[in-house]
Amino acid sequence: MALIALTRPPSASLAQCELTHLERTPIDVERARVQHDAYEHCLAGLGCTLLRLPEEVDLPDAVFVEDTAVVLDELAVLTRPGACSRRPELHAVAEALRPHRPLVTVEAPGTLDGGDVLVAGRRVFVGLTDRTDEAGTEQLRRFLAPLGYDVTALPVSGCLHLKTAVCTVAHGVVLINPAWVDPGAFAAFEQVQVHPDEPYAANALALGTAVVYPAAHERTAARLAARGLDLRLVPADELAKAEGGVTCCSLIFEIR
Ligand code: CIR
Repeated sequence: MALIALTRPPSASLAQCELTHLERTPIDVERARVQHDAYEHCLAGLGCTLLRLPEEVDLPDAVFVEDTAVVLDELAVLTRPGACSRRPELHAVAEALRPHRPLVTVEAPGTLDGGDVLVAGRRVFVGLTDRTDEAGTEQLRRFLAPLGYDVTALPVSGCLHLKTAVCTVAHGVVLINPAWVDPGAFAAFEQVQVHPDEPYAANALALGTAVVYPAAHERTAARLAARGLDLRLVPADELAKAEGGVTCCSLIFEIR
């Protein structure tokens, strides 16, 4: 059994990325690459074998591989990203996943971004956003319901993706910004709220018993540490200017 982390380095064109809720500010691609290296190093330290796709020079957002697929034990769902500019990212990801999972595909006119799909055991929450619509969600439900997954759609407002607003940080525990998603939808979970001064702090990558977490969100990190979580802090502020977080930069799955 091996744990794979599929990643792709930041593109030279990263500064032309899609932006929805952030003002465009200069992005230092070299700094983003250094931070991405640190992220990959962190994942390797947590037991992942890196499967690094080549850079996609002309696809500014290709580093955010999470949006292109939802990888479960039983199959991988190739998404149809809501931003047209991101759809060509799918080809290389599909080829990388093909040896490891049966593939199914979200078809037009539905849209779905992986950043809107939060999997917690057999519960799957899907954020309805600018990127993910009812039709895409319904297709995901049709793929997953026969496998025993319970798919729930949720409105999200004020941020890009569901996982900008809420992530699992341990079994039965979520980190949440209640301004962007209804905490009532996660009533079955213990909840840690982001610090009010850090609205973008809800994106965290739980890996085993560790949590990969952006170093910049110090106040929320203190809350997570107080909860007893094993934080692995990574520099991520340059990719955050492209509206990406720590879940966005990998697809993590087991292979036999
Ligand atoms: C986009 O707008 O599509 C990219 N600039 C950021 C995507 C971040 N992905 C994610 O949160 N899963």
